[in-house]
Amino acid sequence: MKVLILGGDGYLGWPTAMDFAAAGHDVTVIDNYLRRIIAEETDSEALLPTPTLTQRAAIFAALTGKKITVRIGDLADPDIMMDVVRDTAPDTIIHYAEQPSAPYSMRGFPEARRTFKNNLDVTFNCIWAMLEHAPKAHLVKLGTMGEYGTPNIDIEEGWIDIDHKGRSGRFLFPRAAGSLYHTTKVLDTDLLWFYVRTYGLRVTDLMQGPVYGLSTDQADLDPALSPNFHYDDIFGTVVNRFLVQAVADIPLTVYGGGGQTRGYLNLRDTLQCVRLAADNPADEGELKIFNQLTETFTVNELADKVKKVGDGMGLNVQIKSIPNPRKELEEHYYNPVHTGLIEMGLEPHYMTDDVVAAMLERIIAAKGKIDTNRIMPRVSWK
Ligand code: USQ
Repeated sequence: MKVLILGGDGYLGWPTAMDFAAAGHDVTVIDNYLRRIIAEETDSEALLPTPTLTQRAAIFAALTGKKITVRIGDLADPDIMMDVVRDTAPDTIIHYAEQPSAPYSMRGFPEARRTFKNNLDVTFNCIWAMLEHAPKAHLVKLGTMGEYGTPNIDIEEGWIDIDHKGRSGRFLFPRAAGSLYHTTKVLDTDLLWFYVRTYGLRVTDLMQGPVYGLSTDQADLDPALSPNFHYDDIFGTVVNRFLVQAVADIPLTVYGGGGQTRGYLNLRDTLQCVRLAADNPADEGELKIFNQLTETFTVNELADKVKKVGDGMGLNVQIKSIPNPRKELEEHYYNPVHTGLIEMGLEPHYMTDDVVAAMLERIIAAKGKIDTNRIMPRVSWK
């Protein structure tokens, strides 16, 4: 398969590139380093320095004999998107090329505008590049569980059948996101659905929950191949943050009441899900949607889990609720359906004590690099 990965420098993009290349696919990645730029601007660099894409691709090739072709370019520029899609003639496009931080998107006008323009322009350009140069390609797009928000009913996998005044129809499941970043993904889904039903594009939209972890088969070959692991308030997801806080002797930062429930998954399972989606493409004119998570936890449950395992390793982990900087429900119903990917063959790596302990071990080895100024939330949208 010829695979084009948009946003190949990211926490998920780079491990995905290695995973597909290791499986023998012909992989091209493209990225403009936007996340690195924002990380520098906001003093939110990753825990371990990450070599450039070109350097990482060279290290990967030396270790595995597998090639990953690298391009640097801004996909919000239509010419760059058109060129890369035309030149690579992909069977599958995997689209991660979005500003992924909810707090960043809520920081102020420049950050909101940058998020809005980047995310919508890249998706729009990708759609048009497919229409013009690769109409039969299958797009695997990373959406987010945050598109749905926290409704008081079960969250279906993308679609809902509604009976209304004696008639019935099938609709996109209602969306009510809690940040501008998450809202850009709602808009992406609507845009994709329009072009799918109008021009017959083939798209799979993966509604993914917060991801944790830093280990994959290929990332473990060499520290330089690790995904960029963030623990700051801008790019760090909650589990990764709690692990670093536990190691740095900082009380785990539970926002507010801690009853916020989300659907989590291990980085290894993101790779499995994306591979399954690519191997089972949508038909022409079909928008497939899957809820990409393996288990749900409240923030309090996550903190307790990290504390239990950390204490067992002699860390003396404290937990402290701090005022919630986000506008979100702290107690709510949460029951997302997530059987689609399991039925396709996903074998989850659950967040066992051993998995938490292994992640803590890796972070303990990098303890000296933790910058404690990056822990407390610096953006509030209340
Ligand atoms: N939280 C805390 N303490 C912290 C950090 C977060 O209690 O120190 C809470 C948040 O308030 C929230 C939950 O943990 O209720 C999850 O927060 P998060 O920062 O891990 O996740 P989020 O901002 O929603 O975004 C992350 C990724 C995003 C992805 C999303 C999936 O950054 O790209 O789309 O997870 S989901 O959350 O399902 O929408």
